[in-house]
Amino acid sequence: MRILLISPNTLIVPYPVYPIGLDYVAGAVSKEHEVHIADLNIISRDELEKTLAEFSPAIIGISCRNIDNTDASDPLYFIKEYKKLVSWIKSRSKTVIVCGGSGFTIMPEFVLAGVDADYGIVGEGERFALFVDAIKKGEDPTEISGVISQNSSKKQQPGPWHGEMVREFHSEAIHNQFYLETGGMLNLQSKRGCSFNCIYCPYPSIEGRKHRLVEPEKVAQMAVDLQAAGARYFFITDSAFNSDIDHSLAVAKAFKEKGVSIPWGGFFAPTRLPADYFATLADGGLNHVEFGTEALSDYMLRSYRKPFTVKDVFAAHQGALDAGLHVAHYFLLGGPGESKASIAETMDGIDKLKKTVIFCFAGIRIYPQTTLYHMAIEEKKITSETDLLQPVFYEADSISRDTIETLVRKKCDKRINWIIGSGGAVGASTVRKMHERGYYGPLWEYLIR
Ligand code: B12
Ligand code: SF4
Repeated sequence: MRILLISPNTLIVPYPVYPIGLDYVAGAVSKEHEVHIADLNIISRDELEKTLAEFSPAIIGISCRNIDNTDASDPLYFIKEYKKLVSWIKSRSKTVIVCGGSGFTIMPEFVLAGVDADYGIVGEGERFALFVDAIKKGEDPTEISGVISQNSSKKQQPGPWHGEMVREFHSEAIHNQFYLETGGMLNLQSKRGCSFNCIYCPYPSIEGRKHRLVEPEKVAQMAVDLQAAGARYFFITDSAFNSDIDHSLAVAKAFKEKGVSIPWGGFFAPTRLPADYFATLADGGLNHVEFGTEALSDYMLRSYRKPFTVKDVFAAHQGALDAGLHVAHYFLLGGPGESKASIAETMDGIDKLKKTVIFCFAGIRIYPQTTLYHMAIEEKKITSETDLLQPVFYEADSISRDTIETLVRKKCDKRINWIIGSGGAVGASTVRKMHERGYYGPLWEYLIR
């Protein structure tokens, strides 16, 4: 059968991201089928129309990575775009349309209805192979765990995938060039799952709580392949790279042994870490550390059930600086128990974090399947009927989101190393211009103060 996989993600904030999810979906499909990836960052509607006519796929898979930009101060919403794409395809072809992806998995039934596809595959894309077999045999694919249709009434959480995870990366794929020219960045996964329990976070519902580790040598081989394909930087897409300390150290050592020479970055939790942790990672090429810090008030960190304290944050920050790394911290303000006092504590703490960039979000998006969702229902802030596809943000009892944003903007003043929200169109245009001039990587290091 011929299978067309579409990445409709044309968002360029903070920069365009390579559609790695589709490499895994393609890697799961048996070699008897022909798979083609259409990345709408490089393919026009006319070209897509030509592909539909000439390739004539039996199945079209659409990757729904982003529902919205989770930015209360400058909201963007993508489901309508995906729906337009689906109805555009339906007006030209009778092909089976199935969607999947991280955004889809957060709210499968709502996204499926929102985009009006025929089927959706919840969770990891490796189940797409079973879906393809069912369609080929004329069987009902909703019998497969994790597959839903608009008519099926079952709610499906299939659990983590324990089979093989094969990434089909082709150095000659035409969409690579776009990412190589807009930041030189390709991406890489070293494991799936996050074992922490932060109350607002949907990542464990996307990837599971139990880590599934990729052998360090295999991760390093993929890094070598990305480098050979022209990558000048890679981002590790793991929910938190250091949630398995030993594995992250082994991966960095494997990079060094295999001769990976391009810089890389990833998300980290500022937990208590071994003394030489960042030095070992830096030796393996780590260049940028993005800490999911969220607050510098122990009260708020406990409220979020973060696996660290304020003291740990400062120790991790110093450890990364001592290893010569670029450091950024993300803050997420306005959760349960937030008050003027806790905001002031966090703002004062930020003042003490030297040589860093601050990404500050006021307002926490409520996602189903999270503790925050159940709290918001119990506190009667939402009901089980609330449409969460349209971004809904948690409102703390004693401080509004507007007040938080005003306080943050006042504190930020014109400080260049503070970015409030996603950085918006201005940030994206600066990044684009720098990429055009040949700068590569995430670029926030130029804002460090
Ligand atoms: C790493 C990451 C980033 C990095 C990416 C760096 C890079 N160079 O790649 C950075 C920090 C830049 C980033 C930015 C943003 N991100 Co982000 N990011 C992630 C993260 C942690 C991992 C994504 C990833 O690559 N995973 C690895 C790949 C292999 O997994 P995958 O894409 O999910 O694909 C698997 C399955 O989903 C499935 N699948 C995928 N496609 C398809 C298609 C079909 C047909 C099928 C069947 C299956 C399938 O199969 C794959 C293998 O199992 C996720 C959270 C998470 N844990 O998933 C958030 C996440 C995707 N990001 C999110 C958001 C919102 C954003 C931003 C909009 C934030 C902002 N305001 O700037 C931007 C958008 C950037 C862009 N241009 O699109 C949201 C999306 C949900 C939502 N609310 O819309 C997520 C889910 C986090 C969250 N808040 O919950 N992000
Ligand atoms: S450490 Fe990060 S990815 Fe893991 S649950 Fe907490 S916020 Fe989510």
